[in-house]
Amino acid sequence: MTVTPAFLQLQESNGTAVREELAAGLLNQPASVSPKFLYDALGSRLFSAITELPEYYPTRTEAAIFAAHGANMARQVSPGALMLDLGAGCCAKAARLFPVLQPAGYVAVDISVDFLRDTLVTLQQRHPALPMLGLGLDFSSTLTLPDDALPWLAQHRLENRPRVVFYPGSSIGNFSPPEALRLLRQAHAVCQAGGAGGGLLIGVDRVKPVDVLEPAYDDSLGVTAAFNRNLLLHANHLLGTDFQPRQWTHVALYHTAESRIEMHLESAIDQTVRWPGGERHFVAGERLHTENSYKWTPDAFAALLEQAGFRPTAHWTDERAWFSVFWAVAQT
Ligand code: AVI
Repeated sequence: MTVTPAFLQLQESNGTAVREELAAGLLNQPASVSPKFLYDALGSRLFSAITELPEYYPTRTEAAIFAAHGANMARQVSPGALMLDLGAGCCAKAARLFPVLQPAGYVAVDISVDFLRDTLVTLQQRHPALPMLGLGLDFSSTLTLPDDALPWLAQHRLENRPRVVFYPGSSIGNFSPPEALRLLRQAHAVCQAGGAGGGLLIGVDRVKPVDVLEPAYDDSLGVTAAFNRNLLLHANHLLGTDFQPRQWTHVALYHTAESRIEMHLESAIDQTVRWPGGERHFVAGERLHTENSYKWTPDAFAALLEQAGFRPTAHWTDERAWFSVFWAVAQT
């Protein structure tokens, strides 16, 4: 029998709204746009290259934590759960945990269902008995398991399973603390709608010395600089701006007071950027803020989890204490 994954696109991205959001960000004082504009097809490939860089420790550190503590995680996390993978991409991190966590169903969530199609079809062949759903959803605005998914849940008798929300990669760090709390509360509501014992398995990057943090975001090959500058090409494509990436310098600095790396693009010259219906003058040295990457202490993150309705139950780290994985049970 051929097993095929199901697919569901919750809301198509609305081109006009996206263009308006980008233009409003360029007109902000100071100019500041959402980090989601870093990710077009090339941006996603550049991010993938970043994860291979010697200076970018988070991806391999988190992978080492999962490899070292997987068996222990399996003792905490309910087997037979419905696993929801946020920002699933190529689904590799979740797939590595299938033998350990033994989920009864797998929902891969990403902004566009098209990113998930080929990957899920291949993954389904490797795991023919595991029901899979690809869900296209911009969970950075609202995280929910939509009513449209109910027939799929019912078909596979997954409605009353505990729900395990899996959010690796420290992507929670790209949200400000209030935004992160909002997202975690929504994750809690998703868990509560399933059976008892659901929770959140999440990777979080930790506060550490600035001489480790800054090179991770300003590597010697210039891959992160290209990733940052590619936002300008993406804007040219989306909005019709006339950005010239060569006139912009990548800046990545750690701000201790806010515990965050800030990424900016700094104008190398006085210049006016134009697009249909708008323009913005930048003086030399003026910056466009493109991303924050917050770093957490385990205590502060545990407190955030509690505020969101979770009980931080277990916590694993690496030998340098650079990265943390939390298992947090959703309280009722
Ligand atoms: C996706 N996110 C967790 C990355 C980070 O570390 O904040 C994005 C990134 N930005 C520059 N390098 C990597």
